[in-house]
Amino acid sequence: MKTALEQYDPQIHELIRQEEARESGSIRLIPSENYVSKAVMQASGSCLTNKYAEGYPNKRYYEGQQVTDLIEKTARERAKKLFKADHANVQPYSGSVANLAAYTALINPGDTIMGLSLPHGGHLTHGWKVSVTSRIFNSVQYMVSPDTGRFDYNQIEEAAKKYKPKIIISGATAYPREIDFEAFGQIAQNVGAYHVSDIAHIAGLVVAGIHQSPVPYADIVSTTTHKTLRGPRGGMLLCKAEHADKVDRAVFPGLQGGPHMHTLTAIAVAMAEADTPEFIAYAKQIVKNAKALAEKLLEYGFNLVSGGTDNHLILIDLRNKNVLGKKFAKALDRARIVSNYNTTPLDPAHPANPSGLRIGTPAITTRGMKEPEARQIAGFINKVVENIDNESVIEEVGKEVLLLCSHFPVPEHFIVPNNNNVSSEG
Ligand code: DSN
Repeated sequence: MKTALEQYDPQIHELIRQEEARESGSIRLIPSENYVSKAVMQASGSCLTNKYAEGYPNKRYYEGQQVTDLIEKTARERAKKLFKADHANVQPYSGSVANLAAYTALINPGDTIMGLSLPHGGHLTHGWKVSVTSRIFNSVQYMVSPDTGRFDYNQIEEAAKKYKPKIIISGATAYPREIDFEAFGQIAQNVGAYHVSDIAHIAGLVVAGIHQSPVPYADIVSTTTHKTLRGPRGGMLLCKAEHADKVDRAVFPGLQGGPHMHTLTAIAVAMAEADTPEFIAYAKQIVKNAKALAEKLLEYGFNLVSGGTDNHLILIDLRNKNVLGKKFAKALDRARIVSNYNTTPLDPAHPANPSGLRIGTPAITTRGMKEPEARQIAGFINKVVENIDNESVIEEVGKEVLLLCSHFPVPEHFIVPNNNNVSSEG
C-alpha cells in the first residue's frame, strides 16, 4: 500500500527516498550531523507541527494548550535533569538564535562580546564579522595558540583584560580538544564579564560525563540538539535560576514567535534517550573512534590541527598534501565519504576554499562502527588524497565504502524500547 506522501506527492517522496539511500550508502563524517532514532523522527513528524503555542506553559497567548504545556514541561524537566541545570528553555529554533538570545538576555546592543575567531574554530555567531552578532555588539575575538592549535588560557585572559568584554563566549565549532570551562568561568569572573558557553558540538559528550560540563561555570549555556546529542534539529538554553526570566523573555518574545512544538516534542524524546547507559556507551565510542581515526591519519602523514583530538572531531590541515579543502571534500563525496572543507588557524587560503577538512565520528558511531572501521575509513581517506585526480580509484573507494555501509545499517532504535518513557516502537 502506498504511503500518503507517495500517493499525493510522488516527486518529494522519491527525493526523500533518495536522501535516505544517500545517508545509508555513505560514510557521513560531518561532525555536526548524526542519525536520529525512529522515535525522535516520529515525534518530529507528528501532529504537534499543527499547533501554535506562543508563550510558555501556563502562560500562552493561544488556547488549546492542554497537551503542549505537558510536552514542553516534560522537555524542560528532562533537559534540566540531563544537564543538571536550574533552568532550561527548549524553544530556540536553532543554535544561532539560541546564542543571540543568550547575548541579548544579558547585555545591550553596542556592548562588547569576545568569542573565538572563526578560522580558529569559533562559530559565526560568536561575533564573526559577517554575522549580525558583530553588528549588534562590538565584537572582539581570541585565538588558539599558533604553536599548539590549543587554547592558551593566559593569553585569553590577557585579551579579556585588554578588551573588557561584557560577555566571554566559550565553546567552538571546529576545536578538537577538551575545553576547560572552569578556566573560562574564572577569566570571566576576573574581568567582570558574563560567561556564555556554546556546547552545540560536544553536548552529547558533556551529558555522558566525558567532557567537563560548563553548567556550573557559565551564566548561560547554549546548545543545539542534533549533533552529538542526537536529537532533532533545534536549540536549547540552560542557565542559572537568576537568569531564567531574562533568558525566556529573550527567546520569546525577544527573538521568536511560536515555538516549533513538533521539534520540542522530539527534543523531549531525545533527552530521554540521552539519559541512558546506552547513550553514555555511545558517547564514549564517539571519542574512541575519533582517536583511532586521528591516529591512523597521522600514520598516513596527515597534519592534524593540535596534533589529534579529544572529542568527536578532527581538523586536517591539508597544506602538506598539496590539495585544498574544497577539491578534497568533493573527491571524498564522490567516494561516498561526506565531510566539509573548513578553515584552519593561520590558513593562508581564502575561507571559501580553505586548506582544511573537518571530519567527525558521531554518525558512524551511531551506525555501530568501532575503531577497526575508523581505521579503515582513514585508509579510504588516504587513498582518495593520493589519487585525487584518478576517478577510477575514487570510484573503487566508493564501492568499498558501500560494502562497509552494508555491514552497518542505520539503526532505528538506540535504546531498549519503553525504557525511560520513550515511546514504544513495538
Ligand atoms: N553549522 C554547524 C556545524 O557544522 O558545526 C555549526 O552551527
